[in-house]
Amino acid sequence: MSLTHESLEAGVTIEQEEMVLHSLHPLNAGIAPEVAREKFITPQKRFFIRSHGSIPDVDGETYRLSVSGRVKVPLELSLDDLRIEFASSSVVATLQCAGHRRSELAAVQPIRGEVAWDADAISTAEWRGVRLREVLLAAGIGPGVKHVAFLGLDEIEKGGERFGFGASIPLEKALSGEVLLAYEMNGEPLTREHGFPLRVVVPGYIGARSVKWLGGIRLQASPSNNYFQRHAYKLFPPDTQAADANWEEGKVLSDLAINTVICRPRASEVLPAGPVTIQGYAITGEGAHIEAVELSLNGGATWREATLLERPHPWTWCFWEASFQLEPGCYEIVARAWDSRGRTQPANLREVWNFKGYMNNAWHRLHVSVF
Ligand SMILES: Nc1nc2c(c(=O)[nH]1)N[C@H]1C(S)=C(S)[C@@H](COP(=O)(O)O)O[C@H]1N2
Ligand SMILES: [Mo]
Repeated sequence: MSLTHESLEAGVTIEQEEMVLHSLHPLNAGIAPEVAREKFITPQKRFFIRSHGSIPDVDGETYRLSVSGRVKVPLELSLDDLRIEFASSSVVATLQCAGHRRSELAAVQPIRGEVAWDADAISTAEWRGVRLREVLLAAGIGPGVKHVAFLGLDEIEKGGERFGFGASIPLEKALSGEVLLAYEMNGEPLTREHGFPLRVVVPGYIGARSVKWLGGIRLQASPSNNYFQRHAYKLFPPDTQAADANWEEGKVLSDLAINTVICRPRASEVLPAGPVTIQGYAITGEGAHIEAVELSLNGGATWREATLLERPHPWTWCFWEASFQLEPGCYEIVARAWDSRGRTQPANLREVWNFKGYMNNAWHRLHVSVF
């Protein structure tokens, strides 16, 4: 069944069999791990959708991107300006929401007021657009600029106010060349739900920095004051509860953590004895790649290496698999990854639990029975 404009905003369609619907208003839909694992590049209709407010209906003809703040020349760019005056550039990048795998944390201790993402808030696309770097250089970077702030054209209601979703990234990352202002996804124009007509793609960072429906870019001395940069998307230790959090003290999230997910078999699956192939993906943050993935069939007592199916790719997930001969019995399958910086994952959910449910990268575990 597909959900269309009666239940969603006009022009937005999602195929319900393809996606896990978490909420309609705002529209939040995930991609089941076994579906995600089918294709390295996720088709648009399966790509997870995370929105905090309305999905704006932007007219591509009258659309203008403003570039302002500490610049030499403020710019107002149409889509044609971007396409004609700047070279097009593409990057294959995985987007992952900071709330990916939140439901596992919520099972340890409740998490209130957040979307109950499973391991379903991750997808990969080939993005095409112009390098943010080129647009910043065209505007001219003024003195004292340390951060580049983005503002979306959507409307979010919070505390009696309405405002667009915002974020910022350090100037150094903004100039890195991999950060795109994207108008295409997998060779097609961006769909409305993924940010038509223009979105930011910040490879290696949590999805929240990849602002959709981009209306403005500001060059600033300090990070964005927007709620989603200043307040939300901050990490607190496991012993902090929402009521006693000092928001100024939370760690601002940017880089993705090293993580891995078992996609097949599924949790609680019952399998016939014999050969079983275990499949999943792993991902890590900035400036590193996945070096190894290890699997355990006995809850982490002994491990065996899986085969990585791709060569290191800086901004994407890495698919892996391993085959085992399984005798009848019950198994706790566990996966953990290692990256080129020697980092690995924490063993237990309790070590990473936080009241917002961000960045769960504990060993991924599931039980199967074999008969
Ligand atoms: N304008 C705007 N941009 C946004 C958001 C939003 O709600 N509004 N959500 C962010 C979050 S939290 C994530 S994880 C990604 C998700 O991108 P996708 O919906 O294309 O998967 O978009 C980001 N950009
Ligand atoms: Mo997110």
